[in-house]
Amino acid sequence: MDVTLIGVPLQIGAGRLGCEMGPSALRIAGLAPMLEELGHRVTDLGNIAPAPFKALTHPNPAVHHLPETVAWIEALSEVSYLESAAAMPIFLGGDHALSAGTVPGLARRAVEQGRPLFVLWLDAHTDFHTLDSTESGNLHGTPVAYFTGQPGFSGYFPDLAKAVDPAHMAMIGIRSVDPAERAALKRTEMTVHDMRMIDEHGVAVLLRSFIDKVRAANGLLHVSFDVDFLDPMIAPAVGTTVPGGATFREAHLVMEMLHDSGLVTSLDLVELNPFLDERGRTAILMADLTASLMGRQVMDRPTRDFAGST
Ligand code: 6HN
Ligand code: MN
Ligand code: MN
Ligand code: MN
Repeated sequence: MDVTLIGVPLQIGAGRLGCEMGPSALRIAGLAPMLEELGHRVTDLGNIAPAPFKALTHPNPAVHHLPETVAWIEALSEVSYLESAAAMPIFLGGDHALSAGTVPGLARRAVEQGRPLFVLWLDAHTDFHTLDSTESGNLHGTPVAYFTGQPGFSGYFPDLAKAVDPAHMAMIGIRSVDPAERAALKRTEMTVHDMRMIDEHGVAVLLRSFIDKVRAANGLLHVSFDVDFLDPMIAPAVGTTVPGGATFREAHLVMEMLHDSGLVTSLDLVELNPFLDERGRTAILMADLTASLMGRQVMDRPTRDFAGST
C-alpha cells in the first residue's frame, strides 16, 4: 500500500505544551522503516505549517488559541483532502484538535468518491465540546462536535463541505465525559462504548459490529487514535491521562482486527507528548500499534475472513 506520513506539530489545542514534538518522536521510534518492512511504500511529507492567522475571538472567555487553531484546521483540511486521493495518509500529531482539520478534508474526499465516511474514535474522551460548552477552553476537546455539525462553530471554525453523520461513528475506550458532552451526545445516534462495555463484552465484539456496519455501507474508515485510549501504565506520554484504559493486548487486537478488515483508509496518531514520556516507550508503542494496523502479525493467519467472524 502507498502510505503518506504527514507531521502535524500542533500543541496549542491541549492544556500542556509538548505535543509539537510528537511527529519527531514517532519518526525516531522508527515508524517509517517498520511500515516499509511490511511491504508498504512510505513517503514522509515532513511537517506541515498552519495557514496565516486571522484575528478572532469567541464570547466564551475560556477559549484560547482560536486563531491559531483555525489556521491549522484550514491547512489540514486541504492536506487531508489532497493526500487521501491516491494514498493512505497517516497524520503524526500533534494534539487532537488536528482532527478538526483531517476529518473534514476526508469527508470532502468521501463525497467525491461517492462513499460514506465512517470514523472510529479511540480515546478516553469524547471530544464533543462546542466552543460554548468547553470549560477548559482546550480546543482538542472539540473536534467531534465540530465535524459532526453541532451548532456554535459557524463564523469561527471553517464551514464544512460535509458533516460526518454521528451514526457513522463509534467511540471506544471512553472513561471521561464532561456533563455538557454527555447531554449533547444523548441527542445524537453516536455509538459510545465506554470501558465498562469493553469489560463486559470484550473489545472484539464491539469493534466487529462497527466493522460490519462500515463494510455493509461500503464506507471509507478513518481511525483517530488518541494516546490516552491506552492505559497510562503502558502509555504515560500524554497530558490527559485517565486510569483504567485499554491494555496492551486490547489495543493490539483492535489494530489487528482493523487490519484484517481491509477498510481503514486514513489514520490520526494524536496527543503524544514526548516531554512526558519515559525513554520513548509511548512513542515506540504507538509505532508498534500502527505496524499492527498495517499488517504486522505474530503468525500468518490462514485466511482473512471478511465476514468478520475471525
Ligand atoms: N482529548 N473534556 C476535557 C476538556 O478539557 O474538554 C478533556 C479533553 C481531552 C481532549 O482527548 O484530545
Ligand atoms: Mn482526544
Ligand atoms: Mn483523550
Ligand atoms: Mn471539559
